[in-house]
Amino acid sequence: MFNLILFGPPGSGKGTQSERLIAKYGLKHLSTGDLLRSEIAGQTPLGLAAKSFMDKGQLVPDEVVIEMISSALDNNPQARGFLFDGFPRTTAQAESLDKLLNQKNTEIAVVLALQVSKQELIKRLLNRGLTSGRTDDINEEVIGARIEEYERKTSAVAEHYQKYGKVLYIKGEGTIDKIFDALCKEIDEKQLA
Ligand code: B4P
Repeated sequence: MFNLILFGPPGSGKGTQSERLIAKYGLKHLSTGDLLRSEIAGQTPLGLAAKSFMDKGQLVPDEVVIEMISSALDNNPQARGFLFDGFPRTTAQAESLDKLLNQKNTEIAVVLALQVSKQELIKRLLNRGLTSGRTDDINEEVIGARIEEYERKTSAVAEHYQKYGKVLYIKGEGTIDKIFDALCKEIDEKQLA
């Protein structure tokens, strides 16, 4: 199995690049943001609880997302690998993911971390808010809160995987094609190694 984490702040291009990467490498895409939005759309109790956090730009509690990922892993026994997008977002989530993968005799091969300036992140998210209908993309205060949550809680995830030498940094500004090529180059090198 080949499992990778696409890592970066909100608006760094994780969702955008994930779509292309799963098509090229045949990985199963697990986006906690998408999973949560589909719970909200289905008006499930989990979705209703998550919405109150997401609308404020806060992270959803760890137990909720860890349980969601655990079921997604169990529901995809045939996957040749997973692309984790927007997960893990806290050190506790990273530790749980490591345990879950370990139980399946596999592990994270690489963490690809997209680097984008704060100014560019805000510009992209406000721009997406014009058409996405996402309540968390419309308000600059909420976008600011998401970036703050990233700096306070999520950036530590890179440090967690850095201990195992698994993090590679990629410039996340430029054309989508160029960034995609840079990501593919790193994946191809890892797969050959
Ligand atoms: P996510 O759905 O993960 O949303 P995101 O971080 O905003 O999106 P992403 O980074 O994928 O967007 P992209 O750059 O592709 O999370 C939403 C919320 O869910 C969180 O705030 C949190 O509340 C909750 N949540 C999710 N996972 C959680 C977890 N594990 N634990 C707790 N809570 C969790 O796209 C941004 C825009 O940039 C797009 O419009 C795109 O077209 C554009 N873009 C992309 N690349 C570009 C480029 N190179 N140049 C110009 N524009 C570009």
